[in-house]
Amino acid sequence: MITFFSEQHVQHAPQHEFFRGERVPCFESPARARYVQQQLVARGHVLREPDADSLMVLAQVHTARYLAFLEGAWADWLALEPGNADRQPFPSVWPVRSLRADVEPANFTARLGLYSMDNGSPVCAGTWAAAKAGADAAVSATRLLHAGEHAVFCATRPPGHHAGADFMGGYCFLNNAAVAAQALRAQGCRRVAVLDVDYHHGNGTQSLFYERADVLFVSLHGDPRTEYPFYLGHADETGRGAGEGFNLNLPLPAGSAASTWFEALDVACARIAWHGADALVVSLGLDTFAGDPISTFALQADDFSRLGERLGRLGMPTVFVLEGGYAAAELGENAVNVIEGFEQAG
Ligand code: SP5
Ligand code: ZN
Repeated sequence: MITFFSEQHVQHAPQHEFFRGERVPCFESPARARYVQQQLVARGHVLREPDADSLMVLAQVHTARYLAFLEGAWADWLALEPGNADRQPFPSVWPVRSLRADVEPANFTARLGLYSMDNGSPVCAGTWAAAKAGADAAVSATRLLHAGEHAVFCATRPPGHHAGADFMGGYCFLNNAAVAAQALRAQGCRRVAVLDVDYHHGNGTQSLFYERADVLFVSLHGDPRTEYPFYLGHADETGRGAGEGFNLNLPLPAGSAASTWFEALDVACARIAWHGADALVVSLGLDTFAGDPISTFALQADDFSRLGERLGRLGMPTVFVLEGGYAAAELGENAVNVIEGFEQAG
């Protein structure tokens, strides 16, 4: 399968995140991209550099002021103090509920909080270029679909599905799946479906399309009552206005068996087939793997081949974008199992 990959993806290399008050190494590490790259090459897949500029599509997905903040964030951080080059910015204040989010403060940390849903999405020198290359890959993939390619894989990091119109979160900065869906619509697809199989609910993608009937969002994920992102992803979120009925959440209890997960996948696939979409975008999180260090589902390596086969049987032009998956050494095998399972079904 044609795959987009950029060296930029390795340059997003924040130092740490926080767990129970302690600094721990980032789960979302540069090594993830290398393992996926190595496995793709080893198994004979073609890697290409993204060749499209996503700026126009990004402006339809994210707000102008969020994009401006993200692009300039590292330079703004350095401008505060040259010594900041070796430090990681960290938000300390957030505009919850009764506070104002419409006025952008001048203070850097206040802006960081304004544009963050959590304190676990560290920005570093390479963040913008890595995220932008991911969005460029998403648009490049849709161009290949438009030219007749059946399926394309974006082997990108950082992930994207937690990022909303004006916020980062959950290791995500630019919403690559939403960028792909939006680009497909612009290229003439009348209906698009986004299937999110990451362990965590794709709150960013859901929120971006929640009031739209043209982009169906379907997600299976750990129940947000106990699992990140906690504040979205419940079964009663079915869409709003014109989008009513075009959002399907299938939350599963933490610790669910693979058989339970595949039953939910069948429900998701049935809904997608019924939508009659012209194209499918898959938010391919692999943190459903039994060996994942931050998640509780139980899929094994060969289950990822089954996942690919099930998606291949939908028979739809498909863009895969890499999301989570933190058992880095197994990430490449699991990802390539999905895309080869997909190819075998087609
Ligand atoms: C794209 C994606 O998968 N984002 C996930 C973001 C999760 N952020 C919260 C991580 C909490 C880590 N908890 C560690 C539990 C170890 N037992
Ligand atoms: Zn995840």
